[in-house]
Amino acid sequence: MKNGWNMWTIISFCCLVFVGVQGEPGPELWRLEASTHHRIVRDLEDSGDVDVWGHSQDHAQVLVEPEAKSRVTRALEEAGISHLVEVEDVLGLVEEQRAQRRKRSTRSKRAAQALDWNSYHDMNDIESFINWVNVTGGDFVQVIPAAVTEEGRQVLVVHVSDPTVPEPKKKIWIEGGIHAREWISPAVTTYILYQLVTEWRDMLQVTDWYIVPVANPDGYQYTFSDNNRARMWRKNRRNNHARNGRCKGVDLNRNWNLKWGVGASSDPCSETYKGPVPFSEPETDGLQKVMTSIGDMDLFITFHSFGQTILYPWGWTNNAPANAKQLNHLAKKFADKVKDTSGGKIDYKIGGSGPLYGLASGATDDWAYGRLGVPFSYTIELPDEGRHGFLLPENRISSTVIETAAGVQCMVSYLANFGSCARRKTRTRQPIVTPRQQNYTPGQLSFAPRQENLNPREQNFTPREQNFTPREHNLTPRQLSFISRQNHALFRG
Ligand code: 0X9
Ligand code: ZN
Repeated sequence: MKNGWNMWTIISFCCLVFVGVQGEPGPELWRLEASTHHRIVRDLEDSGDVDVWGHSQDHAQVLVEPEAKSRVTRALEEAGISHLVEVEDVLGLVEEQRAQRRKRSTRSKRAAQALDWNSYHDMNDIESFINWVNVTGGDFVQVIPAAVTEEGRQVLVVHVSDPTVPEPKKKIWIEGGIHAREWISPAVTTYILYQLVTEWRDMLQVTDWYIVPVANPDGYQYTFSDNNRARMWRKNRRNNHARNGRCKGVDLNRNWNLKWGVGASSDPCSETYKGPVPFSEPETDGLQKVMTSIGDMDLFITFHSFGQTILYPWGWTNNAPANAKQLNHLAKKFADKVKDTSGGKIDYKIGGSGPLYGLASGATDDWAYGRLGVPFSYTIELPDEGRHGFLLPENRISSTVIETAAGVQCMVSYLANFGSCARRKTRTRQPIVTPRQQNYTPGQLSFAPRQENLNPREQNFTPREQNFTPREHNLTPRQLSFISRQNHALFRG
């Protein structure tokens, strides 16, 4: 986040024109001259007075609501910590991006595509895409419904595997969208899924993949609502019954059962509320059950933003895990490949979660590592380093997903001993996927209800056979390539 200050300054000047868009004073983004590890920052976060956005060794970026300004100022003064206002009108910035999206969506209605990697997509588009993956993937794809959320959405795990290839294969779990506002994360998971069912099929000779495109669908969809404040939402949308229903949601990345409670809040109004008990939430409970049923996985990656940092356990302590050296080594494969693919522009930091981001327990990476025994477990904090933060502009999506996918492919190739990742072809352009051309009606997605303690492999679980999607809608390879060619021109790199 070294260069963040200058850019945020420019942005904050630009934003002055938006002051007052909401007709009320909105939150400000402050830069504190203290790391997020500092007790005062943790206390302010716990009390709900600040929402921590950016982590760094020497400063923290925090969102401060107007009513908390004087309290936070006082606390910082008492602790002798200086601060600067980086963005005066965060809601103005959100509104600016929303207006751009509105303009673009009117312009590109002709294409009617459900998914591309030039724009951010809501749950309808993503569900439509998963449906497309399911029907086009044939026997290679199984969709496992892991949970039903408070608002009735399904948390879906997409299992991509070549059923004709016998074990042993490396098992990889990729999860995204657990934090609602981190929009670049589902863009990456959907892109990896797309690569798997199109370009990466040869990797299925040695690997089995489980992809969770959006672990927190209610929260994610909420960030697309008209209220600009909603764009900053992090948790799920469960009713906490706290403060007359004013405070909703649990931080799904504080709700997993490993050292639950350390570095997490007990206040239902806090952005890092850990929930009443571990796995209190349908999303976390459903996912842990599917993960447990799969068992021996080799690689776990959860995508977050922002910070351009690849983190490995532990998050609940500053102690290094037993295989820290190997974890670091594989992380470097990812970082080097991303750097290479981006022409040297994207330079990831690597390290333990606790030391780099401050202690926080109940997260998926620690649980996968410590409870499930996945030897390689990572949280990847996607770009950028804080210039745009959660509001990464849409023109950064395509490069980010392509570079990240190349990094993941490299890690997996290395882990599965599947040739050197340097030799593998990295495509720089991808066509748009157009699931809606298959007459799919968004919002009608419904996967078969999941069965308790189901082991997808052993128990032959095939949601498609349970009347999910009629197989006759499968596209032939010729149709697929036609769609690809047709849409190639629409891909703005
Ligand atoms: O705090 C988090 O949940 C993650 N950072 S974020 O800014 N995306 O919210 C980092 C989680 C790192 N892992 C652990 N603390 N175990
Ligand atoms: Zn996150």
